Amino acid sequence: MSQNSHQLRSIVRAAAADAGFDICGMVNVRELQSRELEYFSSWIAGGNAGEMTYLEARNENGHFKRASMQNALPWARSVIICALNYNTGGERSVEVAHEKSRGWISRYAWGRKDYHDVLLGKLRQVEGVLHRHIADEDDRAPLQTKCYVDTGPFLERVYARYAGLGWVGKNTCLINIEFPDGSPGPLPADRCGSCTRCLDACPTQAFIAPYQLDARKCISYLTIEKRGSIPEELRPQMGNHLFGCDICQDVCPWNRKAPASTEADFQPTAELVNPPLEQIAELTQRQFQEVFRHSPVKRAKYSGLRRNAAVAMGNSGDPKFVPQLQQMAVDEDDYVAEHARWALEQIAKPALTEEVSLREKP
Ligand code: B12
Ligand code: SF4
Ligand code: SF4
Repeated sequence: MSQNSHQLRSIVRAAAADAGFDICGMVNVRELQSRELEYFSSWIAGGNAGEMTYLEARNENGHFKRASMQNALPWARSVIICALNYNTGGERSVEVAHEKSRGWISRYAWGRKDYHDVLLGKLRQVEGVLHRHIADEDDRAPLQTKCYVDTGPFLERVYARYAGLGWVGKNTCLINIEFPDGSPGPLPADRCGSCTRCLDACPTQAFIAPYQLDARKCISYLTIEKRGSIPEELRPQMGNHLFGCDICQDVCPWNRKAPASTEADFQPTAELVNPPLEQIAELTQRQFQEVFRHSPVKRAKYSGLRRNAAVAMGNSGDPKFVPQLQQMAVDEDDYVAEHARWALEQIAKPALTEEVSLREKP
């Protein structure tokens, strides 16, 4: 590594730390390893992306943008990956799953601000430092940069791994741990070993195999990305999930060791942690906009969140939701209405079974 590039790396790392990032890695643009390249194409071809058609975006030559940096950003030479811990302590989804009349909103959405905005602000800070440094040091070539928080045609976890920040676990998430010498080495080893906790705990059995997810079955997809009707066979397994799912991360022994973040914008808003289902179901459109204006929850949309609340109410089996569900069953939103009718059937089911068994008694 040249003196210059070494110095630049130190400047970027320091800028990332100043901006509040927990970890930062850098790597030159490279082609995907064949395992990842082949997997991506077959994953798309297998329909695993469901309605997330943006994952299939192609460039003007018809190539998947995500399959290569060359296809998406031909001018890019290096990638800087910055990451921020959003664990804030507090209960885990698997610990409160018995509270069926309350809904689960994923931990990453508990804060007062949308993580996209929080991270983008910090990335812009790092970008600013880089531009100032390059302008001072080198007036030959203008520096071109682009910041993405989820939003680019770019496999973030793959590059995070290439940048040495961690390994991709069997739950398909990038796992970062403290490295003994304080600096991540190249391509950290897979430390999942014989563990299969994430695969075993997934309520919808969304994993095709270790490291492979059928997104169409993932509760995160169903509650956030999927519009319209949720496949009926998956609804009973969605439990009390309103937005996202943390189960395959919550059961991970490595994840359990994560420290709590001190990031002010990520500190939990009490109303978003395990809220009563009736409160979510009765939100008006205006209240939804007010409560979730600065939250990633807005991605589920008003219709989607109430649809999810109806499913969770049905899964609770609790008759106290019947009056509210009866109202929702004639909602002007056809999808809310259809899921509410399904929920009413679920609540009626145990009662029917009980009735039958009572009648059968001599
Ligand atoms: C689409 C998407 C989803 C989809 C699909 C998820 C998926 N696993 O593909 C859905 C909606 C289901 C989803 C859910 C979640 N997501 Co999401 N999601 C994305 C997004 C926008 C694109 C991911 C993508 O391209 N998927 C396509 C598949 C093919 O790519 P991949 O999973 O990255 O897989 C590559 C490597 O893992 C690699 N690979 C590496 N090793 C190995 C080993 C083997 C044997 C094989 C076969 C492959 C393989 O192969 C693949 C490339 O071909 C990214 C942001 C981004 N731009 O990258 C966030 C992102 C991946 N999501 C994120 C998060 C936090 C989540 C949730 C935890 C949110 C929640 N609590 O509900 C869940 C976790 C569910 C899960 N187990 O993955 C984070 C992940 C952070 C991390 N530490 O990994 C990201 C990076 C967003 C961010 N910037 O914070 N997500
Ligand atoms: S996020 Fe939930 S539904 Fe999705 S793979 Fe993980 S455990 Fe399964
Ligand atoms: S629970 Fe964690 S350590 Fe275990 S297999 Fe899944 S990702 Fe790997």
